[in-house]
Amino acid sequence: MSVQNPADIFLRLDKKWSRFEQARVVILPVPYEYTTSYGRGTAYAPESIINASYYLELYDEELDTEIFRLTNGIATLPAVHFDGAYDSAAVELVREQVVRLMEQGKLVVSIGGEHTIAIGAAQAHTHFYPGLSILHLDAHSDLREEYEGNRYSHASAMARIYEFNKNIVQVGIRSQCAEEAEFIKKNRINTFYAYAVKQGRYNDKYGSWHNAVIDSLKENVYVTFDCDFLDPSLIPALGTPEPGGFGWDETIAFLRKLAARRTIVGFDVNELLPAHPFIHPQFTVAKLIYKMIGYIFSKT
Ligand SMILES: [Mn+2]
Repeated sequence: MSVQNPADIFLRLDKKWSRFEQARVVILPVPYEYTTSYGRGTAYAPESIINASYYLELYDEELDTEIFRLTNGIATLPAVHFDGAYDSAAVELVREQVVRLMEQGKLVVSIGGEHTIAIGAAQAHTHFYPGLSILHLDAHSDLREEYEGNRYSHASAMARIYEFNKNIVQVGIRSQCAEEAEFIKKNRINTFYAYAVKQGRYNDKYGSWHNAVIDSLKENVYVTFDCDFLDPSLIPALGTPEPGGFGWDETIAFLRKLAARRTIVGFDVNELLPAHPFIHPQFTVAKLIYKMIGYIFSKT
């Protein structure tokens, strides 16, 4: 399998540490954009996040290590080429690529692109890990049966995933339509709304929302991370910004605890919309990805 030229490699790791054969983690850029509804440009997100990653420190003071060493390196693959493949064909393309990588024992980090990219990746992981939980971090529940006539809209990503995996846990939701609220009640989807979390609803019983969420997950977890889970003051560059999001520290602390107590088998980040003049959003997301890899492989 071919690997990107040095300028397009996550963290700009040298050859020794970005070789596909040895790396346990692979970065898969998935610049898919077809149904974005508000701001456009998420197709440029993978490239901008990888570019921003050049400026990350390789050493992580919290884990006291250079994270890429824990994983025997991190390889970056060429971006998925959609070549006119949309909707179900695009989902299938992503699924196939992720399956191929998982068959080679890789932990796959997919970088979108719009949330639609999570469908194929979640499908691949669900196939490999029966009983898998899907942890969905997002401002939106993405459970519309269809949006603007499209069943593969970013706004319907979780509705499609629900068709093959019922173990969905959603966190951070603060914007949805009545149909989605109804769907959640009817199907008893485990949804941790932002307002409930922020009002401290889970503190008495669980100590914190972190524990409440983790307790609701099975052993193996696939994480789909919509960047608008974070507050738009932190990530102003988003397709559909929603106030009342989560901060950096509480998010990172949560992911660390999650990785220690469960097995994260893969993840994606999606919906970033690189926007001039901001550079901190893509840098923040690059750092989130790197830290998440560190948490998964250190399990502390
Ligand atoms: Mn969203």
